[in-house]
Amino acid sequence: MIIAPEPKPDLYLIDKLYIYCILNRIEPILIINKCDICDQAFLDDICQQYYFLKIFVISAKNLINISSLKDYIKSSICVVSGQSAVGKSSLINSLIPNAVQNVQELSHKINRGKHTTRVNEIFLYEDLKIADTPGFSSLDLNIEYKELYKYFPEFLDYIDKCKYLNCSHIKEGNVCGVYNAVNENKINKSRYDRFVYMYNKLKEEWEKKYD
Ligand SMILES: Nc1nc2c(ncn2[C@@H]2O[C@H](COP(=O)(O)OP(=O)(O)OP(=O)(O)O)[C@@H](O)[C@H]2O)c(=O)[nH]1
Ligand SMILES: [Mg+2]
Ligand SMILES: [Zn+2]
Repeated sequence: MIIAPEPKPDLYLIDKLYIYCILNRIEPILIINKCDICDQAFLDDICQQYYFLKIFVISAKNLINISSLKDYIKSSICVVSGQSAVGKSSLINSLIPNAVQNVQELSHKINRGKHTTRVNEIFLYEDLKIADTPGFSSLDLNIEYKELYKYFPEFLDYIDKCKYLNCSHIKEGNVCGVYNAVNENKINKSRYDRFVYMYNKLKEEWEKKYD
């Protein structure tokens, strides 16, 4: 999963991609690209929100930290995913000589309103197997809303403090361990807000299907 300071990260997409990985037994790793234009506050915030993930801070364009990433992913089959223009193709180019994936300026993309990469393509080089994908912005998850909290690993330390066994961690207020942990800054508030948003979305879909 790749993000960058530009385009503005869609962390809701990252949250969903993370769940998608867990559901499909894929090891998720987070790559923060364009570290040449990242400020420390941005990095600190992302690292705090995703402390439970393996994170690489790189620059595909300036070849910063590419070799440590390469070491980590060698011998596995990898797929890069993320919004358009975060630098997925640039990353492939930095890892694999002769890959020559098309890369395009963000401003051009906006003007044209389409993705530069149009196909999924896998590159094999030495012990690397890595697939480029077109950037995307939507992803549907097939999970029950009541199970959603299980995919927020930072909640798991607090759910035994919930008063009710069937706590939704949404509206129980101060008898919910998760809610209290958010108020005590032990759980990141942005992550919690996206949990609530995702929960309501899933619940709405579930009700449409089964009610
Ligand atoms: N400053 C900076 N810019 C970068 C870096 N990596 C990539 N870029 C720029 O980001 C823009 C988009 O890069 P791409 O590699 O085409 O992005 P993509 O994720 O493949 O985009 P799609 O194919 O549309 O999904 C290009 O202008 C790149 O030059 C980096 O490390 N630093
Ligand atoms: Mg691309
Ligand atoms: Zn709760």
